[in-house]
Amino acid sequence: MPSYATQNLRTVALVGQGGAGKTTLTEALLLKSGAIKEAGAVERGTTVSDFDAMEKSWQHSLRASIVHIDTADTRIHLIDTPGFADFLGQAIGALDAVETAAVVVSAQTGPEMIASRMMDWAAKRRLARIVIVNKIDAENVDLPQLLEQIQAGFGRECLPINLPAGGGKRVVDCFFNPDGESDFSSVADAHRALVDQVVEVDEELMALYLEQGEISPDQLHAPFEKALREGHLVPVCFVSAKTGAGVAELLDVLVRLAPNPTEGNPPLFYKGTGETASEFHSESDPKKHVLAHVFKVVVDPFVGKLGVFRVHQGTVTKDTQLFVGDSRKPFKVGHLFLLQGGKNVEIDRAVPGDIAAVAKVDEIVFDAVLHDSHDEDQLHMRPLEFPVPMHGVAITPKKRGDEQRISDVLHRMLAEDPTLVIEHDATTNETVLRALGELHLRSILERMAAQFKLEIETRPPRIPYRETITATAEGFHRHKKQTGGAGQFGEVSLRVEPLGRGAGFEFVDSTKGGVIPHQFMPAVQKGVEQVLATGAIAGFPMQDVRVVVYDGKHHPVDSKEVAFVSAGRKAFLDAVEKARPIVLEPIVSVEVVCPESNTGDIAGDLSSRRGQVTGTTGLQPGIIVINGLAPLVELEGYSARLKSVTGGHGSWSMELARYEQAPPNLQQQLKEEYKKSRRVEEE
Ligand SMILES: Nc1nc2c(ncn2[C@@H]2O[C@H](COP(=O)(O)OP(=O)(O)OP(=O)(O)O)[C@@H](O)[C@H]2O)c(=O)[nH]1
Ligand SMILES: [Mg+2]
Repeated sequence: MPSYATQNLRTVALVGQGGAGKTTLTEALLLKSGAIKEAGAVERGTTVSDFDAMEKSWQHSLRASIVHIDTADTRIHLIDTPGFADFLGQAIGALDAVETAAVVVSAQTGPEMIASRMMDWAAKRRLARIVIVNKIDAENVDLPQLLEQIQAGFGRECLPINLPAGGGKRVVDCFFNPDGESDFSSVADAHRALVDQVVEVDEELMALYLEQGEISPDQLHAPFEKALREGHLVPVCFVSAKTGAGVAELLDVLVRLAPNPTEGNPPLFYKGTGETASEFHSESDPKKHVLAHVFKVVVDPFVGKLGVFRVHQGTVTKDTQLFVGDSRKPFKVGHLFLLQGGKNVEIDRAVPGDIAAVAKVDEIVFDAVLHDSHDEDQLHMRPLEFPVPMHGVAITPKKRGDEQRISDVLHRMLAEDPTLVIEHDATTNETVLRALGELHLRSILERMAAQFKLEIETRPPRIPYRETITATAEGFHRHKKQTGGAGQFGEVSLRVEPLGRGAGFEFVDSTKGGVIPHQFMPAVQKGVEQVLATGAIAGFPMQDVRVVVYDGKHHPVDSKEVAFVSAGRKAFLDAVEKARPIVLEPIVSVEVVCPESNTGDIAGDLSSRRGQVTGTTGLQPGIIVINGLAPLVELEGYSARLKSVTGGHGSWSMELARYEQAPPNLQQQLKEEYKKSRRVEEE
């Protein structure tokens, strides 16, 4: 396996809407470079990057997949990412591993939501961006209009670096040799527009250009990289992944113009956390200490855990001893792999700009920093903003006894997927899985069944209601029992006070003179906390309460821990009953992205769900982001509703905003359900 110096490496993430053709394009690039003899097809499940069984059957990418393309003394590490909103975590995670984000837009559909968001995310990460217009072979596509849309939506700095020609059968270069004929717009004009844009970042060159009227591509290289780095230029390329038109030219653009790791903006690491954290810039120098970042973890029941990382500094070899984060115990790399979809090739070394993997290192999790010296302790990659998952299902094993295995597998999946959350509902003893959407959830459950042979039953999770009190009240209980010779005695007087929303729980001991000996106070608190966890009126955790224990009694012989637990619990229940308890419901903030024409319907629907619109912003022409608030319980079936209102062109997400008092009828219903369930339990 030849190795490449950092200057000869390129790192590129293919991102953009599902179905835009990223996986097919990856295949076409691999074919062009000679890495494969024949192009596979997504439809036949024969591509290099959609190698997973589920990807083959769904015919969509579900995970970021890494390939390398060796061409013209250059190695391109290419990451093919999924385009579905449900799997966005994989695409966002890949941004930390590359200098260039290549946003793929289908000529048939134009720039869509995910492409537009990826443009923003990549800009925030200060990556070089290029736009690839794919499917130029397709019928009834209007490429001039598409270019207009791209410039209107993504910015005027999006300029074609090549243009379709021969009716979309090939492309002509507008940068290096601008002397062909294109299907639309003049190649000479496109060339001039590019040069004009590039020289704007370099005053001296600009003066020279004005004087001479022409500048050679060689002279343009450095300012071109600067323009890419500063987001002052976003080259647009045209291709057909299917016919191969423009693929050689795209490869050429990546080799000659995409920044190498020393030319891109270095990623931002932080040393330390919180207020005292300071910025740390890595240097793509192979001789310095190793600094690498894990941007992907795959858990495979056969190979075990594979940690995929990008080297940012130093050289990793088989003998390198690496620390994971701040751990004190290093592991020896042993086997170092280069990935080609599902295949691994062993390599000797990885230098800055390389993407490589190690297997079977349990401590490696998503986002971990790998390094070889304690100078790099406390380092973290600048955090990525992942969407917060709210689509939940409650799960239980079909087979008794599978609980522990399910929990193990779920925790392994958590290490792999930053957009997955596992919650445990103490009241129902339910495990709740939260993901970005229905597809995301389904993919996880299918994987558990197919790969780990775990059969799972699912049902909608309980709405996470809460209980609280609205008045101050006092409670009292005397626990007294005589069983045989030994007795149990404990007496507690306490007061409950409502606290502000979100304040949680406070426990105060204001007793005097040792009426309750201090070794028994934790027992009183334990009794109170039992009620907090399971609720008093409707079976939901209680919050925003202060408990002040102000009096009590004990017995020198009969006072025991159990007696004070029981007295604390019952005194608290006694007080809560008088403190006008209520049920709180979760209010979530929703964000809907949809065609502008649906605004009225979406707003109407939200208000019929006791919700409201709080604001709207235009995302790009014709597309709008609607922000609103609604009670979580009212959003059941919202995905299906949105799909029908927008004809499948809307997407939505939600996150917790706050808790509010539930309306009276809902309060009543929840209390009655709770009473009924208690009665069933008692019988
Ligand atoms: N006509 C035409 N069809 C294409 C082209 N490229 C891809 N396709 C088709 O478009 C569909 C989607 O292609 P994929 O490569 O799976 O798209 P993707 O961007 O990887 O999609 P996700 O993995 O879901 O994000 C497939 O049916 C491809 O055959 C192209 O250049 N021309
Ligand atoms: Mg794909």
